[in-house]
Amino acid sequence: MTARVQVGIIGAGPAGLLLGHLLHRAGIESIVLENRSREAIEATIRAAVLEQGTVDLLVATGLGERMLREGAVHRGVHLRFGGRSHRIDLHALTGGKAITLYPQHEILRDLVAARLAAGGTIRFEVEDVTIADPRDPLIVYRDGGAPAELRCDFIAGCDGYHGVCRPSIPAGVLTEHHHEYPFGWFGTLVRAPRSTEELIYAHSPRGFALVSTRAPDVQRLYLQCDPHDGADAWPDERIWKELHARLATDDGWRLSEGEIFQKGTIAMRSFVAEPMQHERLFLAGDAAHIVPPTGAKGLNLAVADVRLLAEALIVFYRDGRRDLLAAYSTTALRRVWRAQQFAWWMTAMLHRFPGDDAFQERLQIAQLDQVTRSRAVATMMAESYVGMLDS
Ligand code: FAS
Ligand code: PHB
Repeated sequence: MTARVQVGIIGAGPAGLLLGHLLHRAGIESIVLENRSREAIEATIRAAVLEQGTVDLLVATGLGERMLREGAVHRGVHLRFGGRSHRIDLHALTGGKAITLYPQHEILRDLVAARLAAGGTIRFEVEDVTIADPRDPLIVYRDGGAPAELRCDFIAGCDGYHGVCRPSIPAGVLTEHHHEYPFGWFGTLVRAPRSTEELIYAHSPRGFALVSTRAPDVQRLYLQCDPHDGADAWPDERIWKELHARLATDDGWRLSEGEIFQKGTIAMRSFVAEPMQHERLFLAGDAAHIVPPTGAKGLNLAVADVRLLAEALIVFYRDGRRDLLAAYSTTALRRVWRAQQFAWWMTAMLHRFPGDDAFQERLQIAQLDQVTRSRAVATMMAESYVGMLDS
């Protein structure tokens, strides 16, 4: 069975679902092909920090109601080192911008509901998705066990780092930049009250730690760990011992403990594939780039990519213009490299690298000292953190 649609979207993550939504609002038809179930999508524990631009886009396109009600606006963030906390006033340093904490899987729930309510097509649990032809786009796959084909004018490759879209591009077309970090993050979800109203990024001789949140009674806590660590390497007692040690301050602040109900290791890598287009296949989000989570940019870059791609497709169908499609990769990559640099800078400043000596540690402390004393450097950090990456 061969279906026909203007845009075939592979992957129902934030990139794919938001692209479908933006195109629908402009009267452009798309079909999303996803190899996991709706339940699995809506239960994926990942990001939660939304840049101002991401929040504004979700609100402007009718997806903001629950986010504004249940999300938490943070006007500042804390850098903790040498046993002391230093607040970076994002709001004051960026002319009134902030971040919003709202879990990625809740955004996916809102997006799936909006697509289906608008009569959109999302084929969940498809199999063997293959791009048969990127020039005269044809996607072949199995749906409910039966062979299926999708003819389209364009393919949006939104299937993440481990998807099929990027690898479908012939060898020699892409330049891939890889950078692996010699550590990972051990992430936990904890049923406990908030210990802080804003995020805490902590540098300590024992390694990095991050205090984040998901809800008033659910906290998200991270520890720098060995990249090969499994959950068995981190029994609860060790998690709490390390968190308290790395977050210790001299002002009596204490992290609230609770039941740890989810834990796992997140790889830390930087990756960029250039260009983000091959023939009529356009890559967006993690399919084209990965950033270490220290800069909280992954989800926001995926949103920025599809905002650009949607605009380019809209002027193509409305005005027959091809210029924005032709410029998509160059424009998107400018922001991607800015975000890469920021995430790398945050990671290098806040983590202990194997073999680090006291000299490197002093340099990190000096860098942190500069961020928290120099208005210019604090402004650079705040602007990048809230998403002002095009200035
Ligand atoms: P996604 O990976 O989210 O979505 C791709 C979709 O394509 C998935 O639903 C997948 O099932 C589907 N797919 C894959 N192959 C397919 C195929 N062959 N056929 C059909 N469908 C296919 N960012 C932060 O800022 N903070 C965090 O704490 C954070 N934590 C993260 C934790 C993990 C484990 C990971 C992997 C990423 C994390 N990120 C975090 C980054 C994350 O938010 C990503 O940047 C974001 O999910 C990217 O969205 P998409 O590009 O849509 O890709
Ligand atoms: C998160 O809440 O999951 C989170 C917050 C900030 C980061 C990364 C992850 O930099």
